[in-house]
Amino acid sequence: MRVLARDVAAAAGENPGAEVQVSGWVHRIRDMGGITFVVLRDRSGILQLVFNEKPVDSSGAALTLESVISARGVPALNGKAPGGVELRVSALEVTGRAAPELPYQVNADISRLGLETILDNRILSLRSPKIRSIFNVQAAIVEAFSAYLRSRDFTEIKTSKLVWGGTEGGTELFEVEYFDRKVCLAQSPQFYKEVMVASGMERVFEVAPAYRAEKHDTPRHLNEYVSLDVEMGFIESEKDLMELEKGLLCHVFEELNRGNGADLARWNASVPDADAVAASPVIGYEEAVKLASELSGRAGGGRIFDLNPEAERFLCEWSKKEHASDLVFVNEFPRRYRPFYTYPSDANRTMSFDALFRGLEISTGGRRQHSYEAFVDALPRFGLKLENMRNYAALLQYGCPPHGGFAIGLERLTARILGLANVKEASLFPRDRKRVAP
Ligand code: AMO
Repeated sequence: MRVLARDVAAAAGENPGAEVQVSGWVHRIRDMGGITFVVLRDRSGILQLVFNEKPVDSSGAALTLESVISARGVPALNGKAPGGVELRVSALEVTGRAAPELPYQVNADISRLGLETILDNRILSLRSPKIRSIFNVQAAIVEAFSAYLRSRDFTEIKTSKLVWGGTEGGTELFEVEYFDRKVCLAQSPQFYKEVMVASGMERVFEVAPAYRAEKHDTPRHLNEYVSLDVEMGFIESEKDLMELEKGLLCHVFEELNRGNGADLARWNASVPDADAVAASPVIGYEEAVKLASELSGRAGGGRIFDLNPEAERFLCEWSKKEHASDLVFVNEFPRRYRPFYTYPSDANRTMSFDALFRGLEISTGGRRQHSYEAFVDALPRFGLKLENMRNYAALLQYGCPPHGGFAIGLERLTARILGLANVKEASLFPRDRKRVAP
């Protein structure tokens, strides 16, 4: 029976002198003349294999890097081997031979490779243990996010990504041929989340891709990203949502600490503790922009006028210094900056917020308008016509509870946790203007 690399030492302890079988990829080959060391890689880690003869396949061809093999042998303790144990191989089978010339060296130190090289060779670069650890962390984030919400009576939903129009603005939509007409790829499940709250489900969440036809190439944008969406009924204001998000992030961080210590260590990363999350400040939009502007120390045309990426960085530095927190919430966004569905708190401000984490906006949310009359009144302000908003009207016309929600960008959260410079690194198969393969 197959034993994983990480379990070989324990298997040897239980049954000394007995042979074990391991299977995986050839990570490294070191030919020392009489003896050859091969590092085998499997999903659990690596193991040193020792061959007294040159390892070859059944046709006599030399072993190649990245070939998939199975090896049998007796484990032996060796303080110099990774993990303190090695396997003295008695039988080798090459089950998937790799071509001798690799376009990308899987065992190379990735800090010396550029992002383009890593992404151009995605099929092989995903084999690098350090790169794969990004996606272990990502899987754990999704699991913790979902578990936390389920434990609070939220139901997971899956909504269509083919929609008739945008919710977040008209210019960033991908059009798709749909029989004899054009539809769009969903920018956000916002509308469907709200429909499901009003359906009586009250509390819903979704983990699914969202599409934005943004033309610019920045370290914070993808054209397809995974949106962690939450929506709940019977809230009073955005403050209920910020509290929920704090609890949620706190749980995600605790779970990463508990189960992903080795993945975090590979990236020299750590996550905030519960006290730090609890201490996250909340600052109103106008005040936040003023503060960022002051912190930048610039005047005149160089001043900071809105919550741009630079302001986000200043506010996070401030939060770290003054509140010992990596997280800061900005609320009370002006009505002119938020979509028509946002609930106004007064003539100019809304019950909406952004969460900034380690210098980057990771989520947006807010209370929504749930009164049909107020929605109809507000439409002209946004240049919208009721006859084009039939579905939204139907959501609000037949009894809708006060509600709101937020969405966290999965790649942005992953990137900020691990300190990745570009969100593309946190996407298995990133989509940008020029990249749609593999
Ligand atoms: P917003 O458009 O701010 O809000 O998006 C929410 C979060 O999604 C992530 N995000 C992105 N990540 C990578 N690349 C992109 N192009 C991209 N665009 C957005 C960010 C961002 O904070 N409907 C609202 C949410 C709500 O109110 O429920 C919305 O989509 O982390």
